Amino acid sequence: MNLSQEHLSVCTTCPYCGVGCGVKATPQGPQAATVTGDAAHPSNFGKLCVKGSALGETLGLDGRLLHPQVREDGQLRQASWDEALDRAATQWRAIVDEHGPDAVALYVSGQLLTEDYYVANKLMKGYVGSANIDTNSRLCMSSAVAGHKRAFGEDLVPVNYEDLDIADMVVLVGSNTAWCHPILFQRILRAKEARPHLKIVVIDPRRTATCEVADLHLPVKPGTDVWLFNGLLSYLSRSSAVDAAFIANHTRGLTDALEVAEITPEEVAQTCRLKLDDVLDFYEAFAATAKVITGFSMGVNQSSAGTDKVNAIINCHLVAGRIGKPGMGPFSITGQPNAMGGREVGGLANMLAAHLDLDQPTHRAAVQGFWGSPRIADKPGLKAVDLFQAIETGRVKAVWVIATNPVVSLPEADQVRRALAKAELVIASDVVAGTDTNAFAHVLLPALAWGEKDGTVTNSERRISRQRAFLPAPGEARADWQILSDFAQRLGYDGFGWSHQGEIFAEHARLSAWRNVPGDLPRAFEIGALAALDRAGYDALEPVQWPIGRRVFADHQFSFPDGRARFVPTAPRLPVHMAGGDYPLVLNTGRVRDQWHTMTRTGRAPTLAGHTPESFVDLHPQDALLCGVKEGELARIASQWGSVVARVRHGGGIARGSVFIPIHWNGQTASDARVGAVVNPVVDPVSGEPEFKHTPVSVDRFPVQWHGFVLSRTPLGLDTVAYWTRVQGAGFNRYELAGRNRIGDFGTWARELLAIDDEEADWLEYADRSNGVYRAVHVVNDRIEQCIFVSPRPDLPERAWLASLFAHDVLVDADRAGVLAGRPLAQGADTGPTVCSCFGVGRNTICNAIRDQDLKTTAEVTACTKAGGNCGSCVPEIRQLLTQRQVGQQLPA
Ligand SMILES: Nc1nc2c(c(=O)[nH]1)N[C@H]1C(S)=C(S)[C@@H](COP(=O)(O)OP(=O)(O)OC[C@H]3O[C@@H](n4cnc5c(=O)[nH]c(N)nc54)[C@H](O)[C@@H]3O)O[C@H]1N2
Ligand SMILES: Nc1nc2c(c(=O)[nH]1)N[C@H]1C(S)=C(S)[C@@H](COP(=O)(O)OP(=O)(O)OC[C@H]3O[C@@H](n4cnc5c(=O)[nH]c(N)nc54)[C@H](O)[C@@H]3O)O[C@H]1N2
Ligand code: SF4
Ligand SMILES: [Mo]
Repeated sequence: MNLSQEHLSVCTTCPYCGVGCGVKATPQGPQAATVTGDAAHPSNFGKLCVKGSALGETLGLDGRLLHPQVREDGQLRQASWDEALDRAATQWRAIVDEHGPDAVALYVSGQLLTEDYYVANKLMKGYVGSANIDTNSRLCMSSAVAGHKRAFGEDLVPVNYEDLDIADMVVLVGSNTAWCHPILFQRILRAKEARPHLKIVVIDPRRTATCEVADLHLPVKPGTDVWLFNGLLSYLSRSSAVDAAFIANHTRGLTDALEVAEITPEEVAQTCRLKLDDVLDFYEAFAATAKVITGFSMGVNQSSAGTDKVNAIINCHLVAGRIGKPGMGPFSITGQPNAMGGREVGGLANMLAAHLDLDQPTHRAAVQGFWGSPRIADKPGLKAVDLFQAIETGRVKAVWVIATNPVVSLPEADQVRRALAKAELVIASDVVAGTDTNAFAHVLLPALAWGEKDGTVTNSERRISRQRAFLPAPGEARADWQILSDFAQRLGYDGFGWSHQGEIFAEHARLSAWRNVPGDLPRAFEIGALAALDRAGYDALEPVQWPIGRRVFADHQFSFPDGRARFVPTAPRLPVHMAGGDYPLVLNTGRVRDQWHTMTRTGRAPTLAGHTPESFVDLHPQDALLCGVKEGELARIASQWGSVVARVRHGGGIARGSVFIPIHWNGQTASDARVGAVVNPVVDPVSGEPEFKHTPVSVDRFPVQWHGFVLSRTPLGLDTVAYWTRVQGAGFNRYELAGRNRIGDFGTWARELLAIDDEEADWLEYADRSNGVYRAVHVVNDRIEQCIFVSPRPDLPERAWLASLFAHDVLVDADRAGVLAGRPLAQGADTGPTVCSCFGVGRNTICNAIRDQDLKTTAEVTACTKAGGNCGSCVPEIRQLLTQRQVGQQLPA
């Protein structure tokens, strides 16, 4: 990249969620950029949520994987690309020669670009000759995919974002949209402001931030959604909402579906543990509203009845003919930035490219013919959970993991460690060096990251957007498609000779049009028009939605040969493992607002660290009492598969019987918080998607002698500490600590932990030995370097004010006076825990403003404090504080 280009901004797409927001990035030197929303992008019209806004902070080479590495004598060492790829290819070939193509596997990701994904799929299915390629989308979208295929004959999402602008009812099922798809959520909020009659219904066992704006929250008993939607189907079938003409002309199977859906609202209320009035309110409103969108995500998909949940929802839209028309339809909200692109290229183990089917001989022949490949996989490969089991049993001997972190994100995650430890060959491609999965690699390959890589992604509404590079490739990192193609060529395969990702896109587009005509192999996924793009056209490609120029199912033609949609009978069943006995509570897992997955990228952004600085287990106060755990203390959460330690929290949103733990923390960010280790490995029988939201667990005290925290400009070695978690602050690392050891001499112990060997160090200290309280601050050249606070109880001062001291080069006297107290001497200077990450506004600031100025609306809070004025992600939490005031509750101090 030359200098004159350096300050031009580049339009690209956010690498996080499936909303697929357009981003304008302006490079500031080779490893930095400022980021704003792209006003011209139809997914977000210039808005970004807090994660998107903080993208600039995630750039930089700290922790990046910059060179290939190979394992030798147990240790990874730097190697050339030739050495690393030769070693990978030689071992891979030897395994295939001896054990056949099903002894090797790829495990890839919805965070790959479409071009990367296409190459991975072509390599495995067309050249290696095995369908052992699965993806983390198995953990995410596969139930939706399976549900769509059963109902429509093809994996199609029949809703566009603009439908949300005109819908009269939006039902959000198992979706914490406010936190996980914030820009879509704000679009719903704007629709509600414009048309207040828009009814928002949230179906989620937890009271989430999304519920703050709902007209109706149905806190279903975990795992019972099929009963609820069967009840709705049954209700609708007797109501005037039935669209008899649509059912007669465009569907099949209603009678069979109704037979198993027969259930009264009273029985629904009882089974789903809901109020009858609420169930009826939902059913009546649904029946009475033509323009209804049912958005759903992981509370639906990640279940041992996930595919049935999806079909139970779709059944309700079919019976009322509410599909294929503006403002209505079942809406699977995709998680990852390119979940949809992965489906287009057929990246799952039971799919073929371009919406063709692996189990159809004519489809297989068509794809093989198009590729001109030596072979084509002729049976489904192993799905993610089965794949890692087959690795442990030795059936699969080599696995290449690309852009995903299975040691953290798969269920029964300790099994994944065992599997990888046993595999003959583990190749891992990643952008960062240290991950829980990379630790098992024999060959570790550096990939280009967001901002460096270049290609396309497809969002939840089937809109293809360009991700463009705006930074130079660092070190020896290469694009994932290049690494894969280079590897394929080493195996002697032709068909991988592209010189630019645009050529791969063109091939993918051509395949989508291949024999795609009525009477041959028709599919709705067709982007053949884009195959003609030359390099300049590809580079300039504007966001484009498929099917190009028409609405999915507008003609009521579904993708089965008879053109009819299918009602799928969904006989309700409970999760396989129910709470009881030694494991009396149900573990639910999911996301927090400001982190992305295993934190390899969001974990680098100080702006994102303040909102949830530590993992936690949220449970009901009465359950806590029964388990003998207290808010603020630590608990061990165990299942029959594994355990984690987390801080006890009463967030107020959890019904009795359930606990919630976030998915993000892992071996790099905490001593023992990898929740995947606890999660049961049961999967949905149709989709193979794991039951991430329902594992029976026990919760017990994790007794410690002391609690503490450290803020330190330099990283600590923590081998001797029983409990630790770490996040990145602005100019410091923040550690939460707890120990089981009795500390003898605090001063000596603290200096050792903080690695201070200078006897003359400027060291402010407070010790109350008889009470076990200790505080110390290390100052170097008048600048705060580290501080440590220890107490036998978790009653330590707020971190926010102490953290703010690290922003200054001099610890001024006024602050020095308060530093051992952990709070400013001046009143009101402690802002409290972060609510608004964009402007760094704390809870105390907001509560004080609400109290002192008698604020009533979120807009007033924004006007006074700025909180909520940028991305809006914290508006639901501000609303909650306002509600607490209105109902006369004491606001947090
Ligand atoms: N901040 C942030 N945003 C993200 C991500 C992230 O890591 N961080 N990841 C992205 C990805 S890949 C995904 S897949 C999406 C996920 O987006 P969501 O699906 O919205 O997020 P989750 O928190 O996994 O789970 C959604 C909700 O399902 C509820 N639930 C649990 N059990 C049940 C049940 O039996 N029935 C019902 N109806 N609900 C239930 C949970 O309480 C939870 O609130 O988010 C995307 N966006
Ligand atoms: N308990 C529980 N577990 C879950 C879930 C849950 O709700 N509960 N949700 C599941 C879902 S929906 C999902 S999507 C998964 C997500 O789980 P993962 O996919 O395991 O999570 P990530 O942290 O996104 O992993 C992406 C990895 O790829 C690297 N990477 C980023 N960009 C690139 C790139 O361009 N190229 C390469 N080669 N590497 C790159 C990152 O550094 C990181 O190591 O978690 C699943 N696991
Ligand atoms: S909603 Fe946020 S995380 Fe999702 S694509 Fe938009 S900016 Fe990125
Ligand atoms: Mo996901």
